[in-house]
Amino acid sequence: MSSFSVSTIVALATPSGVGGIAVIRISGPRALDVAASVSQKSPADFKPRHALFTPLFDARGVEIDQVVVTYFSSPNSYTGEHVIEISSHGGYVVPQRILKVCFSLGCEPAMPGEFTKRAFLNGKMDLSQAEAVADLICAKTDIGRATSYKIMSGQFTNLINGLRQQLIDFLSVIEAELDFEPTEVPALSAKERLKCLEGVHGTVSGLLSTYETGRRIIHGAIVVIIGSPNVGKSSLLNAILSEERVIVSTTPGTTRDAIEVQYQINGLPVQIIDTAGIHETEDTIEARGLSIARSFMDKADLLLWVHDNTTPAPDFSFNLQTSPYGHTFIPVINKVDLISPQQKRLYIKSSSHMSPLFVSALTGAGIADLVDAVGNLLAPASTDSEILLTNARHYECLSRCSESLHLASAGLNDGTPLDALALHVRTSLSSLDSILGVTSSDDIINNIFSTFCVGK
Ligand SMILES: Nc1nc2c(ncn2[C@@H]2O[C@H](COP(=O)(O)OP(=O)(O)OP(=O)(O)O)[C@@H](O)[C@H]2O)c(=O)[nH]1
Ligand SMILES: [Mg+2]
Repeated sequence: MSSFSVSTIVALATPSGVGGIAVIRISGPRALDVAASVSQKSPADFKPRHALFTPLFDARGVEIDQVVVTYFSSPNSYTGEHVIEISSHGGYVVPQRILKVCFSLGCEPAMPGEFTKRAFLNGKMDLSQAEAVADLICAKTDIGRATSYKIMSGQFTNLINGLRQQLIDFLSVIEAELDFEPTEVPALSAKERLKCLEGVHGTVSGLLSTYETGRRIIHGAIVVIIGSPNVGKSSLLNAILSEERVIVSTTPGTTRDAIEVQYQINGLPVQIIDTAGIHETEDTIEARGLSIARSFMDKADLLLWVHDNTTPAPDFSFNLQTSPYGHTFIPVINKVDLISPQQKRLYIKSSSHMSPLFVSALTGAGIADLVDAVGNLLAPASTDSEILLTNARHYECLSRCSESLHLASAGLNDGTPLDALALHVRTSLSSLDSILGVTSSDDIINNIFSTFCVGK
């Protein structure tokens, strides 16, 4: 796929603000002429992949800055077009002055993600790789970086291409069988057909099963601390963070609002939310706090359901077997420093499926085990070589692929005609094509790149 643009675009590729260096990137057919104009040089002075130290001039010929210009000639550049990268001094003024001169020479301001979009359209990368560029830039943790890098560097593409090839081989045999007499072409036995489809289906299902972990690694997980008033929810948050982040007091109803804190557990970005104690109330402010708490619970990946055996019976029934509000949860028995061994045994006895974790937010007992349990539930350890699905669009495409493969396999077993079977396999193939952007509409492509930052 190649679609060389007529326009030449320019943008600041580094964040705006005070810094040693700023990089201004120009891409398009006029990139070299623009570089020659602003530096008052000839295009022949710029050798591909060579850095040229030169002053830059504004439209009136006044020197703006001394910069390093690097020229990447088409197609050996990020976008596949002629690209110029100007490394100027950083700050708020110098890069803006250079951008202004570039605009005056006919460059257009780049739209968000336009450089990467051009790279995709010019076949420098497929759509899944382009999407991973955005994830790599926004990675909050090293695991996020490593996960996005595997996709950006093409490992995911290779896997998908391998699956595509298997389906293409399968289809070519099936379609030959449809078009020719059985004696004229080598046919696949029913067992061989099933083995091929199930092999692809197995890999697709394996990838789909990594999505929750992959999504959390890139976008973070939400952990909400809930429980009755005064059970020690805020104390628990402080104990996890090892700092006095939220107010704790002996008075029930201390926390009225939801308090969000960013944290990392096993390299996973986690947003932990302390909430108001759940109870019946006529007070409008408290009721508002509870409704905010509930809206966070709806979004939660995990609830820490805190209980305190030392207070009178909680306002909502505490049943260690059942998830509150249907979410994954860890029952946490706080104030273990005040619980007798006998009470502890009773708790364990009453919870045959889901063992509660005993902690003391006051002494710190059990907090490290709780953090480990949270990490294991949200992101089970994966091998370094494993590719994790991180992108909702890829998940959607693979789910559709999986459904079609399922229909094709079922068709093999119930004697569905070959042409109907081939249709299912072609549908699954086109779902894989969509991941790589082989067959994606302009709307989808524009939507994907609009989420990028300008300059990438
Ligand atoms: N002994 C003991 N006291 C604790 C422990 N954790 C919390 N407390 C005390 O329990 C009281 C309530 O603690 P908070 O953390 O404010 O409880 P909360 O659940 O956030 O309360 P609300 O925000 O009012 O719903 C405070 O006096 C804490 O010092 C613990 O592990 N052991
Ligand atoms: Mg509180």
